[in-house]
Amino acid sequence: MSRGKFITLEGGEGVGKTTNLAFIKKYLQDHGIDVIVTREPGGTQLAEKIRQLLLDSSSESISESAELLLMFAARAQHIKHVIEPALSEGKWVLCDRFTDATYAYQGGGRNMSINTIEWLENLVQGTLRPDLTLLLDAPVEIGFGRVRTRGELDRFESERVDFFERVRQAYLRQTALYPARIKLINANQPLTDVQNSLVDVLRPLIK
Ligand code: T5A
Repeated sequence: MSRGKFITLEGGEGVGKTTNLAFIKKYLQDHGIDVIVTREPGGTQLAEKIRQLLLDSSSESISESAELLLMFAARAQHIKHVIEPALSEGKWVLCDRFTDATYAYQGGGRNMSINTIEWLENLVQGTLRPDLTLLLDAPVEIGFGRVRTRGELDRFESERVDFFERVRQAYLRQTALYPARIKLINANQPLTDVQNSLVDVLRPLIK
């Protein structure tokens, strides 16, 4: 049995990852692909507990190093218990955020060392990298406007606008570094146009 494909969806707050994840899942299933949908931080019992700790805006302040290590601790669990088993069984894995988010949020947003992130990436992931990453990109104020209508903000959503500008720029740098893997999708357009762009990228992957 051939190994499944690993697809990740990335982007800043409110760019439409969750909305489009459901669309991509259906598109793949309609083409006969066995796909599981998961998310980071999270995806296993323990990793979801870590997610709660990370997003809780009422907890004690979390140090930058603790935040980075918790992201990779959750990821280690997720890879071992969900991602690797599914890929080995030939299933495709569709993941809402992965390590590009760490480069963007902890590297760009928090200005943490890229070398440290790379070191942890190699330690936790070995050779595992996404086969395809879809980066939904929109000006920060667009995504923020969508998120604000939802009510209470989590610990990341409570950051200042310049944090999210750095996150966006770091995502764009990742795209420039890995143009074959990361495909930029303009998320600042009507949803049907975003979805048409997603299909254009996904179609060649489906034999
Ligand atoms: N994090 C995560 C790190 O710091 N480091 C890491 O390594 C990882 C993995 C996780 C947080 O953790 C951080 C980043 C995050 O802050 P999350 O829930 O995964 O949190 O991420 P969020 O960005 O907070 O998810 P959101 O649900 O806020 O955003 P989505 O999923 O991008 O947006 P979505 O789909 O919910 O859409 C928001 C609204 O916009 C509408 C939708 O209907 C919805 O109402 N919408 C559109 N409206 C108009 N036009 C379009 N094209 C639209 N697309 C969507």
